[in-house]
Amino acid sequence: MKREQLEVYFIMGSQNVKSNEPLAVLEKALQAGVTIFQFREKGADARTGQAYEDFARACQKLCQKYTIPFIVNDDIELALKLDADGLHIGQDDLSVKEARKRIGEKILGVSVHTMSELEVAIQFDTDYVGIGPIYGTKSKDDAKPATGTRFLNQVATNYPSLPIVGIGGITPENTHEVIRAGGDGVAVISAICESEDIQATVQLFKINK
Ligand code: TZP
Ligand code: MG
Repeated sequence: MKREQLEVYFIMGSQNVKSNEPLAVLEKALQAGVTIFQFREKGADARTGQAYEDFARACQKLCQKYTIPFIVNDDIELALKLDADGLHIGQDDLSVKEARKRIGEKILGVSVHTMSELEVAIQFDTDYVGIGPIYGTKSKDDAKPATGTRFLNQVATNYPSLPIVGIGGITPENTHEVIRAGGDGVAVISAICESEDIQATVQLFKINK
C-alpha cells in the first residue's frame, strides 16, 4: 500500500455515531476526503447477525463509490465473505501469520505496542502498523494507557520504510505531533464521528499535518 493512503484513516461503527445515521456520517467523511476506512462494529451496542453484515456491505458500497479502501476490523470471515480490501487485527485477534495466510495479498494492518509485536508483524509482511493509544481515548473499552509519541517515533526511526498510523485521542490540534514523530497518518474515530462539521474537520487534519 502507499503510505499516503494512511493520511486520514477513518474508523467507525454504528456505536460511534449518536445520530443513528452512521452511513450519513461515513458518506460525509468520504466526501470530505478521508483516505481509508475501517469498519469496526464492536461493543455492547454493536449490530449483530444479518444487520451487522448488511451494515458492513452498505459501508463497503459507499467506500467503493469514493474509491477508498474498505478495511474490516478483527473479523476475517467477514473480510473474506465481502472480499474487503483488507483486514486490521490487534494482538487479541487471530495471529498475524494466520491472518496473512488467509487473506493473501489483501491489505493487512496490525496494532502493535512493543518491539517484539512489531517484529512479528513485519515477519508476516504487515502492510502498515497502528500504534496507540497515543492520547487518551473513550472509543476503546480495553485501551491500554496513552503512551504519547515515543514508541511511534522509535518505530519510525528503526523502520523507515514501514507505513505507520497513530491512533487514540487524535484531533486536528494534536495531529502534527503524530506526523512530526514519524507517523504517515492518523486513525480517528471520535474527532470525525462527533464533529459538527465533518468537511471542515477532515480538511483540518490534512492542513495541520
Ligand atoms: N485503538 C487504540 S485507541 C482506539 C483504537 C481502536 C480508539 C480511537 O478512537 P478515538 O475516538 O479517535 O480516540
Ligand atoms: Mg481487535
